[in-house]
Amino acid sequence: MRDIGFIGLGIMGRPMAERLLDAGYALTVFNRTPQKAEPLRARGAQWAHSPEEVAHRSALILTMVSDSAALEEIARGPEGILRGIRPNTIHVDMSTVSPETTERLERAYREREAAFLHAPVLGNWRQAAEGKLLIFVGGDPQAYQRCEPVLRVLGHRIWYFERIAQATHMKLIANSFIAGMILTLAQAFVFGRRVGISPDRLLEILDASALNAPMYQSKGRTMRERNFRPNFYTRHMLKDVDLALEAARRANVPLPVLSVIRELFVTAVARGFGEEDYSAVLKVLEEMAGVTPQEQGA
Ligand code: NA7
Repeated sequence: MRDIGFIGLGIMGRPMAERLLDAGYALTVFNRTPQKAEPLRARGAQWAHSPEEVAHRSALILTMVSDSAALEEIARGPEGILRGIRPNTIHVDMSTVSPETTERLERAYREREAAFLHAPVLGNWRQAAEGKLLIFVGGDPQAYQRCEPVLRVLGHRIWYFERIAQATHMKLIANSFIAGMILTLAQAFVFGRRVGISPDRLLEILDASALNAPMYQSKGRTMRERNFRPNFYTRHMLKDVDLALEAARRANVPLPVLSVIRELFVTAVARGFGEEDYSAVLKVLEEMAGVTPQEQGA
């Protein structure tokens, strides 16, 4: 499987596609906004005019798109993958989407004698560029075996789940940690500032303690610098929190903490921070407390 189709060249998709090119794979790419494919075309990737055309040309297709609606569109739309798919083709979606979507697509591909796997990832664009993503993959075991070498180029740890929705759910659980952790850190920053404890001192003490997490240090630094350039959009975090709440509701599991977290991300998007990094939720807590960024506490 040296010929791969890749659809979705956003913050995450582009470095993933570049890494596959670096590893010697021949890529056929498609992106809704064609300009985003230019850097890859300059490096030898072939352009396809639609997901359907990608499917005509590739036995393995990877996708990394925004949400369930985008995935449905590229899979089942009028120029979607399923229109061009041949038997034995494997489509591995790596986006964060709903369990109903992945289960539905798995059935639709099976009817066409093809396979759909879900392989959402944990990690940012830098880890994508370095092949250091964590991958949760679910679906048909034979299809997984066939595409595992390709996934190993993108991720240094892979966890396989037999049922596709287990991988989908695992990603939603992981992202609910991220949403909670960023708010725990943000409220500590705001509280600390008000009472005269600087972010630097707070991070130093966290670092020395059992409470620390690498994420607190990396996000703590960018929040302290007020750098909200998106590694992961606030609007995507809200989407993922909503997906987790909906999936939990279907499973009859209350997620009371995540419900509160949701309101803060809704506020962040309503305040216009949707296109910023999700750590911009700090600004919501600052506004609630009436704490200004200047009130540094140090
Ligand atoms: P980005 O940078 O917003 O990229 C999203 C990609 O999805 C981008 O290529 C979009 O094309 C594409 N997209 C969005 N909607 C559609 C539709 N309707 N049809 C086709 N393609 C579409 O997100 P990230 O790379 O940060 O995240 C990707 C996933 O990983 C997401 O699920 C996160 O939650 C985790 P565009 O360039 O806008 O035309």
